[in-house]
Amino acid sequence: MPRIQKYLQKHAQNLQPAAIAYLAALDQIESFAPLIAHAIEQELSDQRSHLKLIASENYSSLTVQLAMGNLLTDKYAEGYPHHRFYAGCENVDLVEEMAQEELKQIFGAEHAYVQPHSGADANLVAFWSILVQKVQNKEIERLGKKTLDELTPEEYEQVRKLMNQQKLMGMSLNSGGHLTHGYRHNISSKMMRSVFYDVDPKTEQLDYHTLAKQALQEKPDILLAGYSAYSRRINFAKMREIADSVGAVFMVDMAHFSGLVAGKVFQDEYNPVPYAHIVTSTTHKTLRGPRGGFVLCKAEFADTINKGCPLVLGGPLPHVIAAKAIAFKEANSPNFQDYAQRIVKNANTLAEKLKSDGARIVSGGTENHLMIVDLSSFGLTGRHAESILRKAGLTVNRNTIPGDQNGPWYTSGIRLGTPAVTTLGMGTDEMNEIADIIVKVLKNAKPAIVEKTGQLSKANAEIDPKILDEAQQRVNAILAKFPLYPEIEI
Ligand code: DSN
Repeated sequence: MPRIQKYLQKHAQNLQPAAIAYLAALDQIESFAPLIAHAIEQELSDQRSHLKLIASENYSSLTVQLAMGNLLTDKYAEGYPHHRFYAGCENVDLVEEMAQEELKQIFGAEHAYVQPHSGADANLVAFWSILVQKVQNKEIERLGKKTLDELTPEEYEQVRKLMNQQKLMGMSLNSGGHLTHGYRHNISSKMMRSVFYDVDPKTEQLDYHTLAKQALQEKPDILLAGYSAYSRRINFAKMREIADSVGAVFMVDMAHFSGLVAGKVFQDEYNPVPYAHIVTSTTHKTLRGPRGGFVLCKAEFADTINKGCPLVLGGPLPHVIAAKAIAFKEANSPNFQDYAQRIVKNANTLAEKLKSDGARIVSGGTENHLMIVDLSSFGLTGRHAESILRKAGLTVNRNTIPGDQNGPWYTSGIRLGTPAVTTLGMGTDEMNEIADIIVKVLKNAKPAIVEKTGQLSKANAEIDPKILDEAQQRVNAILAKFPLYPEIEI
């Protein structure tokens, strides 16, 4: 029997619109592509049966999810509101303007651009806008021309080379920086020269004095702050001073912590928006929206950022922008501030309990939504821990630690985050229980022996099935109290 029919029969007295829409959509998809319907259903079941501790993931609301599944996907709307390259964009204008206004209100930003499809795209829009405004446009002026199109091929080649010579300074991957902040295997290191700052080897935290000295030596054109695996707050007032001291544009990638800024946990010097020329973010991490990105900037960059398409992007995704507008409205509510505070409280509780149970947390703790656990004392790599914890019912990801000897594939750490479990409503008791389960599993896991070589495997670990079983039962007991999307019965 179709899912929707079963649901309507059972709940005739109390129909939930989101459940109806979801189940009807699954039935419709199944009639054409059963594999896809099955994969969506299985994903729901997977997310319901594992504790989601991936620091960059969350659970968006069903309203956000449903706003993405409609005919807005069929509309091209290159350009920006009221300045489009296609006819018939009035409805997309309404949607995009609402998303921009909600976003500006959340962050008190001078300008918001909501088209980037991801955080990586948002960073590319920001990088190239800075290069266009600070290098290309100045060079056009110096050459006595008015527009890019007036340059001769030789002049244009000169501008192109100049842009390639600019210098980006961001946090290194091992210290917790992101791939798009100048990593060699990412385009960010190919479009500019990139140099990195590290955390202090002793404190494993940023040392602004050292950073200021390095900036003076390197004289970057862009100073970039932000991270995907750093568990401390950043003082953006100090970072802006450093950027100003070398004439750099100050850019912040707040993809991981934008929800904490929106929820007013990060205020004053810990809020990047008043200090940075340009701020980028994803929409789906602590901010709990659909998958996507955005850029905020000072008014002086607005015109250039608005031309993210065609500079970097193709046509916008109006259906995703609709879902962003919903998520931004959600983040503008007072409930969201309570949510953001609980994320950080939960992370702190989890980290402190892990520590008291014998795990080492990089930098000694956390001030945000995430923490990196150093696995050295357990004799495990990140891959061992990631896979054995997954078997126990906890989804985490392996992560490098500062000075990691195991490289980015195996790693020596795992990253844990609390945005998703906090969305489910978990609190202190659950964090203590989760820490206990994690340490018990890690203490009892041993690297497996590779049959062919007799060597210890760097990827697979073994554990007494009784301990694993006990961990699974404890995880299931927690999950049973905090159901995901309870209105959807599958
Ligand atoms: N993949 C995201 C994260 O896990 O932090 C960043 O790109």
